[in-house]
Amino acid sequence: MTKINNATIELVEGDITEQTTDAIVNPANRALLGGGGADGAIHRAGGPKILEECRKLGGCDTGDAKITTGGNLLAPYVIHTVGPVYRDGKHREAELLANCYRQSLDVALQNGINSIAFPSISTGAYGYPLEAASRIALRTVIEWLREHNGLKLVRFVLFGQRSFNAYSHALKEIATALNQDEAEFVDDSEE
Ligand code: AR6
Repeated sequence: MTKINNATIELVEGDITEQTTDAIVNPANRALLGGGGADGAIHRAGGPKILEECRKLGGCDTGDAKITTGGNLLAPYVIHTVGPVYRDGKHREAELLANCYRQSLDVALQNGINSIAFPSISTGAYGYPLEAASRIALRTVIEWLREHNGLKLVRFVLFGQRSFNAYSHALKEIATALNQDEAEFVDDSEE
């Protein structure tokens, strides 16, 4: 657990569909009409209401985010975002991936959401290398939390140990770098 500007960043190994945060983030595709991976699991667990709402959204650009209710999920809202398909790292993949986290957090804030759970966007079917993606995800969220007040909890829900380990390692690295010159950054992940 890491504290930034009164908000907590938490890493857990688990299933995004089981989260009780105000919102969960769906790593979708531009059609927003369902798919495999976490997207498929979210629509299965949430039921047809989410898809019904998605149909009215007219798709979503890569790096952007749109909100629906959570249907039968425990989380009242789903924020759908579209990560980049990883090609070679030279097609704005890093920038687009960072946009997903930023836009999702902006949408959360605009909707009065206090807690949000992210999966590891783009690192499944879209093939983004896990280590690089974990650094972008955490840096972007930390930067955003420093610039905005309102969100209390950002949880990363990592599917499987490999993913959890990559994020844990990245967070330690970032915390160490930040702690060298930032007193307000409190990393109590060892406690
Ligand atoms: N809970 C948490 N994380 C999960 C879950 C789950 N239930 N299931 C998978 N993951 P992916 P992408 C992890 O493929 O790479 C879909 O078909 C998974 O292990 O879900 O952004 C969409 O419709 C990986 O670490 O999303 C799009 O077409 C991470 O979630 C496309 O895949 C992301 O894997 C999006 O690809």
